[in-house]
Amino acid sequence: MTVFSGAGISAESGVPTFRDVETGLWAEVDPYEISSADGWRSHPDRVWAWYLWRHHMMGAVAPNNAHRAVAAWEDYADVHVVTQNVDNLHERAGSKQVYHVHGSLFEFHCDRCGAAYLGEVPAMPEPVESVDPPRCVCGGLIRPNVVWFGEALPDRAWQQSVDAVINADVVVVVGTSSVVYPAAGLPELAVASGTPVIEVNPEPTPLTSTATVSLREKAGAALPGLLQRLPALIG
Ligand code: BV8
Ligand code: ZN
Repeated sequence: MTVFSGAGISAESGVPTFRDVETGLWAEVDPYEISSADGWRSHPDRVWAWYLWRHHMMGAVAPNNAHRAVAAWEDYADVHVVTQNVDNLHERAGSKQVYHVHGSLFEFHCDRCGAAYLGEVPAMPEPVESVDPPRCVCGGLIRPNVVWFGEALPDRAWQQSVDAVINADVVVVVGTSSVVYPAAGLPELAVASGTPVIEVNPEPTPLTSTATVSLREKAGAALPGLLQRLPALIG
């Protein structure tokens, strides 16, 4: 089984989805701008503040029933999780094979020499709009290992994800608006190769019309019982 997840799978953990209007400080921030390579180049302090806040916010949330269901499926099948999320909730729920096609909030590197940053992550007692990022020994700025708009996806995670989709007997697409490419092309690969694709999303998406079945349900409600429903859903 291959699961392709987006921000919606973490929504019931209290993590605002990418397109939710951010509450408070970042309500008027354009998520596309502050998650872009251009945004980082023009105001690294504001981009750093946003990621530092999201990094620390993850300590206050926990996996929900959807993440736990995906981890439990490993007792019955070989499960590969391809996630667009930069949070670590799949891993914290116990999933063993997780590929982060858009990177992670929990690893950092220098934007000049590329060296991994293993120093301490600055504290953030309360959200502030601007924080100067730490500096590498080479003088470069430290950034999170996330993939920004305009940046290439990590080769290894991408290759693992393509293999996981091509070799899957069933692909479960959960909690994604299916608009960000090239990641959104992965479920299309499954559809094109005739693999059953089950979409779980309270809203329709561009994938809905080609998915084998699209459940208008929340992840936390649909995933715990989904295995038992598979034969009826995909015949
Ligand atoms: C690249 C990491 C080239 C950071 C992210 C014009 C047309 C087509 C494409 C483009 C274009 N212009 C530019 C592009 C390319 C661009 C792109 O696709 N733009 C889109 C917006 C049009 N893509 C890129 O730039 C990519 N790179 O193309 O590089 C290149 C190649 C070689 C060399 C150099 C360059 C990079 C894209 C990655 C960007 N980084 N995230 C961070 O997270 O801060 S993407 C960001 O959006 C999120 O991380 C997430 O991955 C992605 C999609 O969001 P979702 O996860 O789907 O979340 P969203 O909020 O959208 O939707 C939530 C869904 O959940 C909803 O459908 C909702 O109904 C549902 N939901 C809500 N509650 C629940 C639920 N579902 C279930 N249960 C619930 N309870
Ligand atoms: Zn450096």
